[in-house]
Amino acid sequence: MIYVAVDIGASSGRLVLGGIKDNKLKIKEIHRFSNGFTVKDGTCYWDIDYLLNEILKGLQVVKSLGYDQCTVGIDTWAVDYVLLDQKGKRLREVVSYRDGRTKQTIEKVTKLVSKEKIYKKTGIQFLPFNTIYQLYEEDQEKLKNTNQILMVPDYLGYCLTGVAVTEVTNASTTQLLNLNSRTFDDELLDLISVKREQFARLVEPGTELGMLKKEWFSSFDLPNCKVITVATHDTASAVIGTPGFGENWAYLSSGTWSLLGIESAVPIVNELALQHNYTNEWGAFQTIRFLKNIIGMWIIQEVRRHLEQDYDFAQFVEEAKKVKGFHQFINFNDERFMNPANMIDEIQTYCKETNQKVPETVGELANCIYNNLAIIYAIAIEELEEITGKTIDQLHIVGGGAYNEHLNQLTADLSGKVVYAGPTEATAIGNLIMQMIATKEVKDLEAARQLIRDSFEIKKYTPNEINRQAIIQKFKEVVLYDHVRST
Ligand code: LRH
Repeated sequence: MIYVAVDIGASSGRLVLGGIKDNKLKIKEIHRFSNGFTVKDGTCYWDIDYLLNEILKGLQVVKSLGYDQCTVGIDTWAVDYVLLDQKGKRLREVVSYRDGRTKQTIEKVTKLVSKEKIYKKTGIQFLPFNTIYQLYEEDQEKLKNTNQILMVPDYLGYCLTGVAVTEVTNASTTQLLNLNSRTFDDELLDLISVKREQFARLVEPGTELGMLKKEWFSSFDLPNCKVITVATHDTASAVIGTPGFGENWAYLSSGTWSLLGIESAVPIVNELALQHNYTNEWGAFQTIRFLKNIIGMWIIQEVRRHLEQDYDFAQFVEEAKKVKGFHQFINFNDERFMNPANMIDEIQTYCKETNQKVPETVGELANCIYNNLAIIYAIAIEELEEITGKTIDQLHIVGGGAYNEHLNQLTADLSGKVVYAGPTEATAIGNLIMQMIATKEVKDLEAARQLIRDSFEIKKYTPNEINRQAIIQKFKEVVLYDHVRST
């Protein structure tokens, strides 16, 4: 059997073919495309028709490679949604979570229902773009006329098959699911004037969705595809695809976002978890992704976009390495770095405001970004250990960010933990694995992770002796200083 993963992140998408041969998982990227939001009349939108078209182009490649039968799974970034009318037509274009419309919404909503109560119900971290806040700011007329609200990957699956579902790993990022009842929370739905029936039925990853309606796409030469609802939240797929072993491992899914956390059998909802803004997103097989969102490669992607000369990511690393030492301490998780007009200006202004050396060259900027990301990762691991009372032995870095050997080593040095890097395609692999478990070609998650260990190169980084506590302390002083100044 041949499997196809459609994996679309905020900055790029790909179709990856997978199959098992000689007890090894073999994968091959067969189609890649860029993604990103564009600004129209002051609002940030995704181009969903373009994404659908790229999926079809990729499936056509599958056929051209000689495969007439396959299964397909789709995962994308979380929280964003599509509003559909009675006829299944979109009522508006899909707004990106980077849009500024929800900047103040957490404050508004938590005046109506307290933060503590929302957290107790959902266990979800407070991020301004959670679906609950986006829907709160939604055009009320359009919302009233909405027959169905579909999350982005569910919508893409619906376009291919005509079948609408709400897959739970992604649905949990709405901050509307109740951890106890394991369904939508009525009080939270009321708060945003949404009815339960406006969401399609909830399904677990591994559910068969339906056959691709080839006849709807007659301009493409497509194979016969059975669409399987995988863990449609990309981060959930990435965690499936992380080859952690034993009890004490953490993951860092490193892409546009850095998602750092652990896989837990039970939700962890307490005061400390709320204080550090840790989330309990739902994973496959009823696991919980207890993690924190860290700003990630977005910073470097945005710096790159604003440079006059085109640098690739390997060049950024080379330039960063030439600049030794820690010269700036920046909390990149601050709101101001979510979507500034110009990331370079924003970093430089922050440094001026906090009386720090202003990074000017590409190397200085890259050094400052990688150093601070590594510090923020190290602090997140400390927090994880504090909240869970567990010691983390190993950090598995997966996703495109795992190519960055410099940052991998810095992360090992600053956290004092052994770092394992790879696979870089963990998300697509997790997507494929879920399909393979659904078709019973792979037994379970444990067997899947063994298969991944046997199939991909995983690089080990041992921490160097550096004065990590002093660096982290300095960061905390500067960041706290800045926080005090701005409040
Ligand atoms: C990563 C991701 C992350 C979400 C964000 C919106 O791609 O899905 O898990 O918080 O995008």
